[in-house]
Amino acid sequence: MIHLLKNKKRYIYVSLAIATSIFISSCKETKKEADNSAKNKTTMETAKPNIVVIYMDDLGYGDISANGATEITTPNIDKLANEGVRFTNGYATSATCTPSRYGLLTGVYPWRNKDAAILPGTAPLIINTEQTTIPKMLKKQGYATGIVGKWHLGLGQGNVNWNERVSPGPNEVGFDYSYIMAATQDRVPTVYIKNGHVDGLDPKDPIEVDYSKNYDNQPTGKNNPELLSMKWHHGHNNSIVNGIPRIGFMKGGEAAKWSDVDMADHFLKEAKSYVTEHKNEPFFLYYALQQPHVPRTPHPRFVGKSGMGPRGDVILEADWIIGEFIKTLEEEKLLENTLIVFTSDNGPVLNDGYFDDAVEKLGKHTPTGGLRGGKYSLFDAGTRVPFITYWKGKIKPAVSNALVCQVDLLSSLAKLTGSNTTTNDSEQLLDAFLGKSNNGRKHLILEANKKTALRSGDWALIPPYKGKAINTQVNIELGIANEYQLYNLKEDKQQQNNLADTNAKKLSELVSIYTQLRGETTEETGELELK
Ligand code: NG6
Ligand code: CA
Repeated sequence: MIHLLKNKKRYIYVSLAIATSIFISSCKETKKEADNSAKNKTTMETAKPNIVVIYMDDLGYGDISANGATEITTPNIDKLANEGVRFTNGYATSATCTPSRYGLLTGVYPWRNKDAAILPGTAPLIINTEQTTIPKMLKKQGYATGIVGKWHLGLGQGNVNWNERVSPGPNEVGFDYSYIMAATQDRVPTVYIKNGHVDGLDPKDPIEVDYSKNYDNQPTGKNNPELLSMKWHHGHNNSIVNGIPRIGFMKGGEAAKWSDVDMADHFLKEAKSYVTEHKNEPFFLYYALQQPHVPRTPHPRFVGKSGMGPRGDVILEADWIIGEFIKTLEEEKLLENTLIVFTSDNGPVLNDGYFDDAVEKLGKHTPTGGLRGGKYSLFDAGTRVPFITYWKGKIKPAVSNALVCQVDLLSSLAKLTGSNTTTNDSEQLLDAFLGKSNNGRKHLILEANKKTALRSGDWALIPPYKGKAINTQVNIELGIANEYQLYNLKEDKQQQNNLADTNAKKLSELVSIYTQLRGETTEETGELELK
């Protein structure tokens, strides 16, 4: 088996080399012709459209009106959905952030990498710098590559000195340009990092960050409730920044600290400048918004606008931001030459550690869109997320039931741009993403807190696991039970009827597929070693 894998690898390298040379020469050819005719110019552009991935944080399947929300209106996201392909079976690889982002960028299932779990702000980079990534692949195809927004895949190699250039990070795994927050909005360091440098840092006021102990005399959420503008419910009681208690301790770096209410506008400005600066070359922009993750801090323009408290308000804010971003693409006349993918890293959660009225003011809104579970869950609401592809004039409006996953973007975007790059886990589903086919993948392994489940056709299989069935802090069913769970999602979208006892044939079929796919894994290579 190992032999076969090596041969396969070699085969991929060789075919990649051949394909690249064919592609380069065909590009040269195309260029000559392009000089002569405007029609051929379009062909060239089509081969290298700009690619923008708009990635939300904790946005649920039912949080957008295009997916049926009635209590909240998201017109700008809906425009992408209604004029593009709206997927009803689009998945993140995982029910939390770090693993999903790992799967998206590397095309490798995150459960193959033991470090792909929710990371503290001080965690080292978990993508191997030798590994394939979407931006690396696109760079080889001649793209400028940028990230703006949330990273949460680790930085440096341990014991980071935040006062020097922090590396390796996004720039070492394929991004020419990076403007990021290191981890999450609720974690220190609460500063922006531009190409590895803390933005706006005053060298006379160095930053120190620690997740195990506080610095002398620094106030904390736990000890200084009088300093808080937002109260913590669980966790989130360490250093206080802008009146908000965070996870982890931080000292110094005053001038560099972000303003929470301005974060959305700040990232928008960065994303717009990226587009404007790169409008004359093919570019890939990974725009990772922070909403509606906690702490939910809408700009005053949006406060109270949803009637649902800060969670609803930041969804409206994000929708407005996306509208503004698309306006820039339009003004720069790039919309017809840009593929936009809109999706979210995991499902929704209401109380994720702060008292912010998300539960109290929810009203009739259903962030899960009627799916079971939520963020952290092996049930479908953990990983089935809003998923939209939009390309003005190229993609015809459609609703697609194809089973697609963010891990498939690597191979599919490779195909789109003339690269042969692929991994064992990333399926090439370009036609599905472009709305030309309803055929997605047959099977998909889903992950939540290192536990995995199978989606196969219309069926979901969750193997038995030890552990709590409900995370009572966030009030979400985790999908954990000490027996097999088998659901027919076509008839039972809400995963209420466990058919494991009554459909032994289906159960054994899926157990066998699951065992084969899950196999034994070689870390980070994406290779499966089946027994
Ligand atoms: C959890 C945090 C939660 C959120 C999550 C990461 C506590 C008690 N809870 O550990 O608030 O930060 O991690 O979310 O600290 S994610 O979307 O980035 O995966
Ligand atoms: Ca998330």
